[in-house]
This record gives sequence, C-alpha cells and structure tokens, in this order.
Amino acid sequence: MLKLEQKIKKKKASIVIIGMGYVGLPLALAYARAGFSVVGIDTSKERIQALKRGRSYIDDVSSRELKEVTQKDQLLFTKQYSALRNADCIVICVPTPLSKTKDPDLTFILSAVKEMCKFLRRGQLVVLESTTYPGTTEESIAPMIKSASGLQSEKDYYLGFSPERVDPANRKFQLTDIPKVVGGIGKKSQKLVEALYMSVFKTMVPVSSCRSAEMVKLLENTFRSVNIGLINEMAMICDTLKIDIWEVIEAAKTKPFGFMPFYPGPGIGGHCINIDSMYLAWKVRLHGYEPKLIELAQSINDQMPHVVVDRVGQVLNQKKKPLRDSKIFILGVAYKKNVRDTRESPALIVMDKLNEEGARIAYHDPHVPKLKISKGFLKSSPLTLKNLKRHDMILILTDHNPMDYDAVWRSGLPVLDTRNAMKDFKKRKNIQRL
Ligand code: SAJ
Repeated sequence: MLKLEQKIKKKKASIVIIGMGYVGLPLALAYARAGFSVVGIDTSKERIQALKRGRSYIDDVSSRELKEVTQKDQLLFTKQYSALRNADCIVICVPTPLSKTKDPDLTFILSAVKEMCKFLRRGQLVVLESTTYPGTTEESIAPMIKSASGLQSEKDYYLGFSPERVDPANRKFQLTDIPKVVGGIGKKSQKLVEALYMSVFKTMVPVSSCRSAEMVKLLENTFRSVNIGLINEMAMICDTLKIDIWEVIEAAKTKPFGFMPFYPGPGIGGHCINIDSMYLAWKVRLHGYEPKLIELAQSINDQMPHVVVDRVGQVLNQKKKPLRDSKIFILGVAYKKNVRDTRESPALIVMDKLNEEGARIAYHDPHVPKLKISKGFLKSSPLTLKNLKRHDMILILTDHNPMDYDAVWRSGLPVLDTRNAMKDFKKRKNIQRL
C-alpha cells in the first residue's frame, strides 16, 4: 500500500481544498469533521475573514458547524497558496463558468493550478472537482503541471478527477450520502483518489479514467437540460392543444417505471445545468461532431422567458389592459425554489423584457432582498394584500415555499403561475399556468 494511502486511511493526511464556495466549503467541513486537518484556500479576502470569524456564507453550512471545527483548529482558512507545501492531498473546487462567447472558461482552474505548481512536491495527490469537459484533467492539467513543475503524474505525484454532486438547498441528501464518482490518471492515482473519498463518503463509484469521470457529470446535467427542454416544449404543445400540461405530468408520473417528471418553467437558471451541456457541446465540436439535441433543448429553454412575457401580455389583454404601464408584481426571482442565488435566473430576462415593453414591475422574494437588473437595482417589495392590490397582475416565477400564496389568491388579481406554485388552490378562476 502506498505510504500516502496509509496516511489517508489513518486520517493523518493533511488536506488542502482550493475554493471555498458551495462545493469546497461543505467538503472542507466534511473532512474536518471526519478528523482530518484541513486548510481551505480562497482568493477572496472577505470570504477568508468571514470564515476565520466562523461566519458561513453558504446556505448548506451553518456558522455553528463551522465554529465547531475551526475552534478545534481542525479547519483553517488562508489566502496563501503556500499552505499547499504541507498538504498531502489537494482538492480543486473552483468555478468553471462560460465565457462571454459561451465557450468554456477555465481561467479559475488554470490560475489555481499555476499557483499550486509553485508549491507542488513529490508524493502529493491532486484532485479536480470542478465541472469541466472530458479531457481537461489529462489533456490540460497534467501537461500544465509537468511543464510548470517538472513533475510527472502517476510517477512523481498523483492526479484524479471526481465530479462535485452538491445540490444547493437539497435537504434530502447529505453531502457524504451522495455516491462519489472517482477517476485517476493511472492505477496508483485511482487508488489514492478512492482512499481519499472513502474516508468521508459512503459510496465510491470508480470509473476507468478522468475523462469518464468528467463525462459522468456532464451526462447527469445534460440529461436534466434536455428533459427540461422536452417538458417546456410539451408545455407549449399542450397550450396549443388546450390541454393542461400539469395534469398530464401528474398522471404520467403515476407510471412506476420508465418515466421521471420534469416541470415547465420560465427557463433554466443557475450555474450548473445551463453551462454543463455547453461545455460538452463545445468539446465535441472540436472533434467535428455537431450535437443536435443539446443545442435544440438549449434553444427551447432560452425561449421560455420570452414565452412568459408573451403570456403576461395575453393575461393583461384578457383584462383589456396593455402591457405598457401595467403594474406587474413578480413573486420569486431566484433561479430555483428555496435558494437565494439569482445567477442566470430566468427572472432577470423576464424583468428586463417587461421593462423594455414599458410595464412597471415590482418583485417579492424572501431570499433576495435586492436585485440588480439592467435598469438598475430593485428592492424586494412586501407581500401584503395592500401592496398586491396596487398592481394589475401577479407573475409567479419561482415557487419558494413557504410563501403567502393565500394573500395572492385573496388579492383577486389575475395570476400567471409559471411554476404551478398554487396547485393546491381549488378556486382557480384568476389563476393561469404555463
Ligand atoms: N428546472 C425546470 N424544470 C425542472 C427542473 C428544473 O425548469 O423540472 C429549472 C430550475 O428552476 C432551475 C434550473 O432548471 O432554474 C436548474 O434546476 P436544477 O433542479 O437542475 O438545479 P441546479 O441547477 O441547482 O442543479 C443542481 C445540480 N447539481 C449538481 O450539479 C451537483 C443537478 O445535478 C442536480 O440534479 C440538481 O441540482 C437537483 O436535482 O436539484
């Protein structure tokens, strides 16, 4: 057994996690609570200061949990990459966004690897968790480390990939309950990556290579993007045929096999689903293959905010009101329910479009006290009957719960409910859905 493997198994291995975001911080906490000595590195001074004071800015990590491990010095935080000198295992959890031209943007990974190479030494294990296209670890990271440090993977140090499967605000699955897919650049690396994750995760899912592990994640999220595209198209088909898509989905999901429900909505937000399939499409195009289904789903999903704006116009029309100067109260602006993240939220597109059409918008979101849209900043407006009644209609874009949908119903205003958030209300004459 490799010396490092023994150290990991005895929890004597020191772990350094680069990137204290919604992936890295919960992972750092999990290792610290398992008894490892962990250092979290982040380039943000504010984040490091907050973490040192035991203040968590990640919903899935409470400040209490954080204080428990930082007080025992099991989990330390620093901006300094020099902390990597004493690391046995290094896990990279930095963002992989899209560039302005919708191509993969690996700048965060490459700058983390560049800094890491200044301190990388023989015998260390490096694992990348950031979602990226197949081939990144083997074709970009390993050669970059070789040229920057002279160290050869599998010989001088060990290298693997393990996709993050953190689902923000998902209370059903604890991080360490979620099976961990692990791939190594060679057999020794594979063994060490497995040993590292086996010390905190309940189930290992070893695959044959880093590129397989990279692809697993992209399949998982492209599966979602394409199925969301399908159900959004089904919603438009049912609207055309005057069929209730929501009733159809509820009935279809009674099939105990071969079906998985997805729900129509105002489009895909967040920093996973929308982006991951574009990473895959970009990579495979380099090899001369033009992915069709991925692109088509993307275009259907991108169309949804505009479908919503058209439907708002129809709802107002039914009341003989033009979109221009109508007052629209928007409920929920986060990209999905019960989160505060508004990155890529379809609500931002809907709100900008409504503004362009001359509508006057206000919003209420208990998780988003203020919001920046093209026209400037808006503050969350109180969800009170009095305030609602100042408007011409209500548009539900995110189905947070709890939320006072009763007040919405009592307002008597026309409601366009794009998430079926008010499905339990029996008297529905004012409520329309996608
Ligand atoms: N959405 C729909 N209809 C659906 C499902 C989602 O319109 O039926 C929309 C959501 O409102 C949101 C977007 O799509 O705007 C993405 O939603 P999501 O449920 O996929 O949530 P994410 O983006 O937070 O995805 C994460 C992913 N986790 C990781 O990448 C580790 C994904 O793999 C999870 O499956 C997903 O959470 C989850 O299941 O909640």
